[in-house]
Parts: sequence; structure tokens; C-alpha cells
Amino acid sequence: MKKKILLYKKIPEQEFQRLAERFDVTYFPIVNDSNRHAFFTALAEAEGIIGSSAAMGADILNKAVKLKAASTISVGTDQFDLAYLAGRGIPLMHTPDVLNETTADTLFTLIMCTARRAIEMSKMVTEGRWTKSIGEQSYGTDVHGKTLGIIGMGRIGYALAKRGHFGFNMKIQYTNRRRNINAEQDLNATYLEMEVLLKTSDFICVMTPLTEHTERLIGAKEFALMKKSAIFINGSRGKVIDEKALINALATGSIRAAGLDVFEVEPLPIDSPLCTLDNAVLFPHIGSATTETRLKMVSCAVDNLIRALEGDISCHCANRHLLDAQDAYT
Ligand code: 8YV
Repeated sequence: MKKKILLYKKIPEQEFQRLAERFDVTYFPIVNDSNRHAFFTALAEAEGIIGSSAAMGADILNKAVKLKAASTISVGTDQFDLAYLAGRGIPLMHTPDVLNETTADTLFTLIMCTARRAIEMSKMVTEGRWTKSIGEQSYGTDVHGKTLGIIGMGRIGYALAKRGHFGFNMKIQYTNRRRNINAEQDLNATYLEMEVLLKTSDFICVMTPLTEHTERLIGAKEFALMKKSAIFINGSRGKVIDEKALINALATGSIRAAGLDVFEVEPLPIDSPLCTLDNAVLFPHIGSATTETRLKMVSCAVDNLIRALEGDISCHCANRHLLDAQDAYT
């Protein structure tokens, strides 16, 4: 008999078929009030689950009484309670690497859009405000040759640093839980304490995962340390920063601009003060959102679930350290 799995995200047909060949799939492209009861019934029966950003705390996962493996179509795993899963011996599989380059492209787009005021300038054209000369007050600032400070020099941080170093002759500096020797050797990156990085970078990009250690890592104190000309980029998770403190820094001109792909609450409420600030460039969480990369992520997540349900978690297991620590996985 095929194992039952629950799929709670719309995925391409060919990947759906790969799951359906092996498993008895219950499919919820969207979970809403009208199908919530059916969703929980399927969750109670599922040995495997696969989806992406929906919150999966212990309050939900404790209903998945037969669960053996979970697979998320994302690199970030903050929507899951990793420790709870590990306590039950359940691996959580995720999709690192395949999205590094695309996400770094998105981050660099935010850097360019904020520095060159691309959205504002485009609006100037489409709203009929382009007179003969744009005027000095509309000039942007250079990106090439500047200092790029990266908070969280992991796989995506490295891909971003590569673009800055090779493409734009930027000086790369970073802070991270541990030294990234590859970044230092390949990209001449300098490891700095956070405070020094904040004070000396022209562009500050946050790319750290959201964990209990990184929640609200950047707040009023940190924004106050940045240069008045600094441009702040967040491509990690909204909760890594204090959004109110950022709004204040942007509104008072204590930093120059911000480019954000992630927010405390998503979708960003339209009445957020961020929506009224010309010096904020806002993307709807599109870090990895290209057709090619999203397909690779789904494919990776499907492979991960198949392997994990066969007992192989050697690759892409996000809570492996927790499972190993208590030797809970059998
Ligand atoms: C998307 C992401 O949020 O991988 C991540 O952690 O932030 C993004 O790629 C996610 O994959 C949504 O489906």
C-alpha cells in the first residue's frame, strides 16, 4: 500500500506526478476556511508532508500523529518548529543551494534600485513629471567601488558578495556566526564585528536565517550606527529587523534608503508607513521567484521527501543537528 502524504502547495504537474507515482497524495493547493477540516483530517493520516510557507508550529504538527518526514519548498525553515519535530524523531528537509544565485540576483536588484532610485525615476516618467532635466535632487549614488557589508555570509551571502566583488569592484565585509574562509580567500572579504560593519558599510545587506538568536537583530541602536548615506537591504526574514525602527530611520533621514524583499507581516499591509516612503523599495518576497528556480526547488523538495521516507536524510536535512543531538531518528 502506498504511503499517504499531504501536499499543501500548488506545484507543477510533472512534479505532482512524481509524487503520485509513489504516494497516495492528498492535495490542498490552498488551505482556507472551507477546507480546513479536511486538511486536518488528511494531516492526521499523513506520513509525509510537503509545502512551503504556511506556519507549521507544534500546535499544528501535533495533529500529524503518523508523520515520519516533512519537506519544505524553501531554504528558510522558520515556519516550522524544528525542535518539536526533532523531539518526535521527524526530519525536516529543505532546499538550499538551488536558489542561491537567483536570490542573490534579487538582492542585487534591490541594491541597484535603491542606489539609482529606479522606481522613483520610472514613476517620474510615467507620471509626466520628467521635465528637461531631472535636477540634482533626483541623482542617485554609485554602487561600483563602494563597501558592501553582509550580515550572514552563508550560501546566498556568498553569491551576493561574488556579484559585488567581481561585477562592481566592491569592497566586501561581513559578519557571521563563523568565519567564511572561502569568502575571505575568493572575494577578499573581511570579517568584522557587527558594530564596525554597521559603521563602515555603504550597503548593508541582511541574509541571516530567522532563529531565536537573530530575531530583531537589527533595531534602533543598529540603524543609529549606520552612515547617513547607508542603504539597507533585507532579503532574509522581516522579523530579523525591527520594522518600526527602520521606518523611523528612513523617515528621519538617518539612513539613505532601504530595499526590502521581506516584512514582519506578509503580505505587507497597504497602510504600512513603508508604502508612503520614496526611499523604500519594496518587493513582494520574490527572492527565489523565477520559473527556473522555483521548479528546481519543488524538484529538490520532492526528491527530499522521497529519500526521507526511505530513511535517507543524509542530504538537505534542516534539523539534523537536533536529531543527532538526541539520537531520536531511527
Ligand atoms: C519563498 C524563501 O519564501 O526559500 C525561502 O526560504 O524565502 C522563498 O524562496 C518560499 O520558497 C515560498 O514558497
